[in-house]
Amino acid sequence: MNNKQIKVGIFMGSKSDLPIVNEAAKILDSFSIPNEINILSAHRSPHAVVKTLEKLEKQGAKLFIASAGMAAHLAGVIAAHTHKPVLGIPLGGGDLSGIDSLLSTVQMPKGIPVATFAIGKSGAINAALFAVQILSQNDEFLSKQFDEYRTAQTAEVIKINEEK
Ligand code: RP5
Repeated sequence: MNNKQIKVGIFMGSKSDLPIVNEAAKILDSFSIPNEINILSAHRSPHAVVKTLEKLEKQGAKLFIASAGMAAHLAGVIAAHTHKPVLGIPLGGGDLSGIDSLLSTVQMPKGIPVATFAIGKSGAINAALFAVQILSQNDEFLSKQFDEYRTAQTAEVIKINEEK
Protein backbone atom coordinates (compact mmCIF):
# COMPACT_ATOMS: atom_id res chain seq x y z
CA MET A 1 0.00 0.00 0.00
CA ASN A 2 1.40 3.37 -1.07
CA ASN A 3 0.86 6.06 1.57
CA LYS A 4 2.66 8.83 -0.30
CA GLN A 5 0.45 11.93 -0.44
CA ILE A 6 -0.22 13.30 -3.93
CA LYS A 7 -1.99 16.56 -4.82
CA VAL A 8 -1.75 16.40 -8.61
CA GLY A 9 -1.71 13.21 -10.66
CA ILE A 10 -0.09 13.58 -14.06
CA PHE A 11 -0.67 11.16 -16.93
CA MET A 12 0.98 11.04 -20.32
CA GLY A 13 0.48 8.59 -23.13
CA SER A 14 4.08 7.79 -24.01
CA LYS A 15 7.65 8.21 -22.78
CA SER A 16 8.17 10.43 -25.83
CA ASP A 17 5.82 13.00 -24.18
CA LEU A 18 8.09 13.41 -21.15
CA PRO A 19 10.14 16.48 -22.24
CA ILE A 20 6.93 18.57 -22.53
CA VAL A 21 5.09 17.09 -19.56
CA ASN A 22 8.14 17.62 -17.36
CA GLU A 23 7.59 21.37 -17.81
CA ALA A 24 4.34 20.98 -15.86
CA ALA A 25 5.97 18.87 -13.17
CA LYS A 26 8.79 21.44 -12.79
CA ILE A 27 6.22 24.19 -12.07
CA LEU A 28 4.41 22.03 -9.50
CA ASP A 29 7.74 21.12 -7.88
CA SER A 30 8.67 24.82 -7.67
CA PHE A 31 5.50 25.37 -5.60
CA SER A 32 6.27 22.23 -3.53
CA ILE A 33 3.06 20.55 -4.72
CA PRO A 34 3.40 16.76 -4.46
CA ASN A 35 2.80 15.24 -7.87
CA GLU A 36 3.39 11.98 -9.67
CA ILE A 37 3.93 11.34 -13.36
CA ASN A 38 2.53 8.14 -14.85
CA ILE A 39 3.27 6.99 -18.39
CA LEU A 40 0.09 5.15 -19.33
CA SER A 41 -1.92 5.16 -22.49
CA ALA A 42 -5.70 5.28 -22.86
CA HIS A 43 -5.56 2.88 -25.80
CA ARG A 44 -2.49 0.72 -25.04
CA SER A 45 -3.09 0.25 -21.29
CA PRO A 46 -6.67 1.38 -20.50
CA HIS A 47 -7.10 -0.74 -17.35
CA ALA A 48 -3.82 0.50 -15.88
CA VAL A 49 -4.97 4.11 -16.42
CA VAL A 50 -8.11 3.50 -14.35
CA LYS A 51 -6.30 1.53 -11.63
CA THR A 52 -3.65 4.24 -11.28
CA LEU A 53 -6.28 6.97 -11.21
CA GLU A 54 -8.04 5.20 -8.33
CA LYS A 55 -4.72 4.79 -6.49
CA LEU A 56 -3.92 8.50 -6.89
CA GLU A 57 -7.37 9.50 -5.61
CA LYS A 58 -6.75 7.37 -2.51
CA GLN A 59 -3.43 9.18 -2.11
CA GLY A 60 -5.30 12.51 -2.00
CA ALA A 61 -5.05 13.77 -5.60
CA LYS A 62 -7.23 16.87 -5.99
CA LEU A 63 -6.94 17.16 -9.75
CA PHE A 64 -5.35 15.52 -12.76
CA ILE A 65 -3.24 16.70 -15.66
CA ALA A 66 -3.34 14.56 -18.78
CA SER A 67 -1.28 14.87 -21.91
CA ALA A 68 -1.17 12.84 -25.09
CA GLY A 69 -0.36 13.32 -28.73
CA MET A 70 -2.39 12.52 -31.86
CA ALA A 71 -6.07 11.67 -31.17
CA ALA A 72 -5.20 9.69 -28.07
CA HIS A 73 -8.12 10.96 -25.91
CA LEU A 74 -6.28 10.26 -22.62
CA ALA A 75 -7.67 13.34 -20.87
CA GLY A 76 -11.24 12.46 -21.81
CA VAL A 77 -10.87 8.88 -20.60
CA ILE A 78 -9.50 10.10 -17.28
CA ALA A 79 -12.32 12.65 -16.97
CA ALA A 80 -14.80 9.81 -17.55
CA HIS A 81 -13.44 7.97 -14.51
CA THR A 82 -13.11 10.77 -11.96
CA HIS A 83 -15.20 13.64 -10.55
CA LYS A 84 -12.05 15.72 -9.95
CA PRO A 85 -11.01 18.46 -12.44
CA VAL A 86 -9.00 17.26 -15.43
CA LEU A 87 -6.61 19.62 -17.22
CA GLY A 88 -5.61 18.52 -20.72
CA ILE A 89 -2.42 19.39 -22.56
CA PRO A 90 -2.54 18.65 -26.30
CA LEU A 91 0.82 17.65 -27.76
CA GLY A 92 2.45 18.56 -31.07
CA GLY A 93 4.23 16.05 -33.25
CA GLY A 94 2.52 13.64 -35.56
CA ASP A 95 1.43 14.45 -39.10
CA LEU A 96 -1.08 17.11 -37.99
CA SER A 97 1.34 19.02 -35.67
CA GLY A 98 -0.95 18.77 -32.65
CA ILE A 99 -4.22 19.92 -34.21
CA ASP A 100 -5.50 16.33 -33.86
CA SER A 101 -4.57 16.31 -30.17
CA LEU A 102 -6.00 19.79 -29.60
CA LEU A 103 -9.35 18.85 -31.08
CA SER A 104 -9.59 15.46 -29.34
CA THR A 105 -8.89 17.19 -26.01
CA VAL A 106 -10.91 20.40 -26.34
CA GLN A 107 -13.95 19.05 -28.18
CA MET A 108 -15.32 16.92 -25.35
CA PRO A 109 -19.03 16.25 -25.68
CA LYS A 110 -21.20 17.87 -22.99
CA GLY A 111 -21.26 16.36 -19.52
CA ILE A 112 -17.59 15.42 -19.13
CA PRO A 113 -15.41 18.56 -19.18
CA VAL A 114 -11.68 18.67 -19.86
CA ALA A 115 -10.08 22.10 -19.32
CA THR A 116 -7.81 22.35 -22.36
CA PHE A 117 -4.61 24.36 -22.67
CA ALA A 118 -2.31 25.36 -25.53
CA ILE A 119 -0.43 22.75 -27.57
CA GLY A 120 2.97 21.84 -26.16
CA LYS A 121 5.25 23.63 -23.69
CA SER A 122 3.07 26.71 -23.08
CA GLY A 123 0.10 24.44 -22.42
CA ALA A 124 2.10 22.31 -20.00
CA ILE A 125 3.27 25.34 -18.03
CA ASN A 126 -0.18 26.95 -18.03
CA ALA A 127 -1.91 23.72 -16.97
CA ALA A 128 0.41 23.49 -13.98
CA LEU A 129 -0.10 27.18 -13.11
CA PHE A 130 -3.85 26.65 -13.35
CA ALA A 131 -3.53 23.68 -11.00
CA VAL A 132 -1.69 25.94 -8.55
CA GLN A 133 -4.50 28.51 -8.85
CA ILE A 134 -7.15 25.87 -8.10
CA LEU A 135 -5.26 24.45 -5.13
CA SER A 136 -4.50 27.93 -3.77
CA GLN A 137 -8.24 28.63 -3.30
CA ASN A 138 -8.05 26.66 -0.05
CA ASP A 139 -4.43 27.33 0.83
CA GLU A 140 -3.33 30.78 1.96
CA PHE A 141 0.38 29.98 1.82
CA LEU A 142 0.12 28.66 -1.74
CA SER A 143 -1.96 31.68 -2.70
CA LYS A 144 0.80 33.99 -1.41
CA GLN A 145 3.43 31.98 -3.28
CA PHE A 146 1.38 32.36 -6.48
CA ASP A 147 1.08 36.14 -5.95
CA GLU A 148 4.87 36.29 -5.61
CA TYR A 149 5.32 34.26 -8.79
CA ARG A 150 3.11 36.67 -10.76
CA THR A 151 4.77 39.76 -9.25
CA ALA A 152 8.24 38.41 -10.12
CA GLN A 153 7.10 37.61 -13.68
CA THR A 154 5.80 41.16 -14.15
CA ALA A 155 9.00 42.66 -12.68
CA GLU A 156 11.07 40.61 -15.15
CA VAL A 157 9.18 42.05 -18.13
CA ILE A 158 9.50 45.62 -16.82
CA LYS A 159 13.23 45.11 -16.22
CA ILE A 160 13.81 43.87 -19.78
CA ASN A 161 11.93 46.90 -21.12
CA GLU A 162 13.97 49.31 -19.00
CA GLU A 163 17.28 47.73 -20.01
CA LYS A 164 16.65 47.86 -23.75
C1 RP5 B 1 0.22 9.10 -28.01
O1 RP5 B 1 0.83 8.86 -29.22
C2 RP5 B 1 1.30 9.51 -27.07
O2 RP5 B 1 0.80 10.39 -26.11
C3 RP5 B 1 2.33 10.17 -27.95
O3 RP5 B 1 2.23 11.58 -27.92
C4 RP5 B 1 2.00 9.64 -29.34
C5 RP5 B 1 3.10 8.83 -29.93
O4 RP5 B 1 3.50 7.84 -29.01
P1 RP5 B 1 4.82 6.97 -29.25
O5 RP5 B 1 4.63 6.29 -30.57
O6 RP5 B 1 6.00 7.93 -29.23
O7 RP5 B 1 4.88 6.01 -28.09
O8 RP5 B 1 -0.44 7.98 -27.51
